[in-house]
Amino acid sequence: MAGRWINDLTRADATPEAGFLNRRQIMAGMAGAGLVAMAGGARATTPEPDDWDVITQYNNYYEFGTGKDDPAEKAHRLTTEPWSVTIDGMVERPGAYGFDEIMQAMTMEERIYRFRCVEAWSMVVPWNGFELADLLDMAGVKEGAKYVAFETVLRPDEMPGVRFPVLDWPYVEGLRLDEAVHPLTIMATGIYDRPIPNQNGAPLRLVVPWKYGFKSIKSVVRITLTDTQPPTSWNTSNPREYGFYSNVNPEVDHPRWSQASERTIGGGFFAKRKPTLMFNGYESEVAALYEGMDLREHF
Ligand SMILES: Nc1nc2c(c(=O)[nH]1)N[C@H]1C(S)=C(S)[C@@H](COP(=O)(O)O)O[C@H]1N2
Ligand SMILES: [Mo]
Repeated sequence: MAGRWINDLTRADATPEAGFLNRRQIMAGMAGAGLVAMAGGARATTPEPDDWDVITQYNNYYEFGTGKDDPAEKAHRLTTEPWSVTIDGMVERPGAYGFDEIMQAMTMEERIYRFRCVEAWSMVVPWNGFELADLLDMAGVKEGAKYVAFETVLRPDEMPGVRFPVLDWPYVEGLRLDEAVHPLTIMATGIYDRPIPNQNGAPLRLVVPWKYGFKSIKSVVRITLTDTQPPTSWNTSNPREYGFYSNVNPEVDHPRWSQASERTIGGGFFAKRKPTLMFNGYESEVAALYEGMDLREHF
């Protein structure tokens, strides 16, 4: 398995410059409220309200509606306790792994990643979580497995958006096995040392920082190891616009808009567009995974 990854972004990258001191002073009086310890040692850090609000109130989670504010408004209906993740397919120890059992076994870390949505906006998010590779090790990947398929929980009673056939439910995603076990690929269970809010994919969601946001599937209940490329929700709904790989690539435009630049959400409403980086800035870490592949064909 690859070595552990070193963060190059800091909390300062996730913090708007304008008004920094004022907010810090205001928040000092609020510290403590709502802070919950994460497994593996929590630090009593307090997010700037701009950042927390932006990350938790401007979301895509179509099971709760297609509006950016639908998830924050409606995802509280999702029951996340108890929770288990079924790991099956080509593994030595298939079965339902309880969320608490997983949390006890995993090494928790903070990972501050650039997060880039396909609609040309980006954020820098301080996730808490563990490497997907470590979770796959719990189940033991069998020789011959080549892909990892993921599935989101499907609960029509709690998810008002699944009445609408905007996607084939449940939401499904997939990675090649080498992408899945890359140390940059994590399962996130927190943001800013707080438990991850439902609208961001509680209790655990994938984060693949060099790919467009839709690969980062939320509220995962099944992980299946397979030897064939699994279907993915967005590719199934529109294969011309969304490929299986979906690596952030400024040279390949979405058919309906440019992917060459992006707008940072939050950050004090500067709304300056900046050039999008190949592999979302993680080129030196992940380019080798795609050596010899035509990334225009495998978009
Ligand atoms: N189950 C599920 N996962 C999902 C989505 C969704 O609609 N349903 N939206 C995806 C898209 S398009 C993006 S950009 C990110 C958004 O993550 P965020 O709301 O935490 O920023 O989640 C991804 N994961
Ligand atoms: Mo997205």
